[in-house]
Amino acid sequence: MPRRRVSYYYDPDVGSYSYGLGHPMKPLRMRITHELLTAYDMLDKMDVLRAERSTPETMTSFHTDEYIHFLARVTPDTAEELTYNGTRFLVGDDNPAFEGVFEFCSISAGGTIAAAKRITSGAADISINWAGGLHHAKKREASGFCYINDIVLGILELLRTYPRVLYIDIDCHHGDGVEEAFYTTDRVMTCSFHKFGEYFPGTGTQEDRGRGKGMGYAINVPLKDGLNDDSFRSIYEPVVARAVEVFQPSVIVLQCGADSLAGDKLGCFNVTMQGHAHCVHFVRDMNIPFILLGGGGYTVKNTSRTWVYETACALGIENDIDLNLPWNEFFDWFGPRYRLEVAENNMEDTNLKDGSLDRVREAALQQLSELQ
Ligand code: VJV
Ligand code: CA
Ligand code: ZN
Repeated sequence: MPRRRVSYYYDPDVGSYSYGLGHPMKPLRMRITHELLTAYDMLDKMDVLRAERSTPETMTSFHTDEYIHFLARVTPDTAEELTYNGTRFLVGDDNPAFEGVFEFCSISAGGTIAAAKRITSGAADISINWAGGLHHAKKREASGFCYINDIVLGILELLRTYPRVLYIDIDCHHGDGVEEAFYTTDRVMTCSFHKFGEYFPGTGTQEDRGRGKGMGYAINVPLKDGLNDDSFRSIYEPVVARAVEVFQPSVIVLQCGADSLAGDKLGCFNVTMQGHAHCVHFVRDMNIPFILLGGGGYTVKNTSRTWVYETACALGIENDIDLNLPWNEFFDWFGPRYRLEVAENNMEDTNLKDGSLDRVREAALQQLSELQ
C-alpha cells in the first residue's frame, strides 16, 4: 500500500483559549500535541495547513441564525443578559461564555470544513483536525463543552461531493449532536461507541436507530465501565467492517475522542493508547479516504500522546517511532516514564458480566444486516 497523503490542520492560536479555571476541557492539549509532532519530526511528512476561520454564515448551514448571531457577540460580561439568565443558548456550567469563545469555535469548525474540502478536492487521502470533534453541539444551543458542531458542518461539505458518509465516534460520550442532525437521512450512517447508563448525555440506546428514510442508519453501541482493549476490538471490528460492507461509504469521518482511554478524568473505560489507535488502523486499512477529528480527552498528557500516535498511524510510520519521548517544551508533563504510552489499569471490565458485550454486538450486527 503506498503511503497516504496526509493533511494536518493546526492554528497556532488554538491553545491559548481557556474555558475557565477548573473546567476539564483544555484547548492547550492541541498545542502540546503539536509540540510533540514537531519533536517527532512528523510535520515534514505531511501538509501542515492553517485553515481559514469559519464565518458565521458558514455555521448557519447547520445552526440557527439566532444562535450564531448570539455566539458571535457574547462575552463574559454580556452572557447573563444575552442568555436570558442562562436559560437559552448556553445552559449550565458545561458551556461558559469564555473570552474568545467564537474565535475558538471558528478555528475548530474552520479546520474540519477545510479538512473536508481537502478530501473532496483530491489533495489528501487523510486529513486531520485535532481541534474538531465537538459532537454534542445542537442546532440552536451549546451542549457538553461543544458550541459549534464542526462535524456536522464538515459532513455537510462532504455531502456536496459524495453520496454517502460514514461517521464513527469513539469518544466515551454518545455523539448525540451528529446523530440528531442526520437522523432522518440514509446518506449519513452514524455509529457511536459510548458509555451508557447514568452518564452524559443519556442518549444512545440500541433502540434509537434513525427515523423515516434514515431508519437503521443510526448505530448505537452502548457500553459499560472498564471496557478493555480486547472487548473494544471484539465489538469495533465486526461492527465497523459490516457497516462499511453494507453502506459502502465514499468517505469516513472518525471522531477520536480520547476520554475513552484508561485513566481519563471524565471517562470510565480502560482502553490503552494502542487499543484506541487500533480504531484508526482499522479504518486506514479499508482504503477509503477519511478525516480524523479530536473530541473529548481530559487527562491532557494522555490525549496528546494518543493523538500523536494516531497521526503516526495515519502516516503509516507507527512502527518506526521511538516510544521514548523526544525532548520538547512540555517534556516535564510526561514523567515519570516519559514514554508514548497509555497503560491499562486494574479496573474490571463489566461488559463481560452476564454477556452484555455479546448481546450489544449481536444487536448492532442484526440491525446492519436488516439494511441489506
Ligand atoms: O454531566 C453533565 C451535566 C451536569 C452539569 C454540569 N455539572 C458540573 C456536572 C453535571 C449535568 N455534563 C458533562 C458534560 C460532558 C461533556 C463531554 C464532551 C465530550 O467529551 O463528549 C466531547 C468534547 C460533564 N461531565 C463533567 C462535567 N460536565 C464537568 C463540568 C465542569 C466542571 C467539572 C465537570 C464545568 C466547569 C467546572 N468544572 C469548573
Ligand atoms: Ca462515542
Ligand atoms: Zn467525551
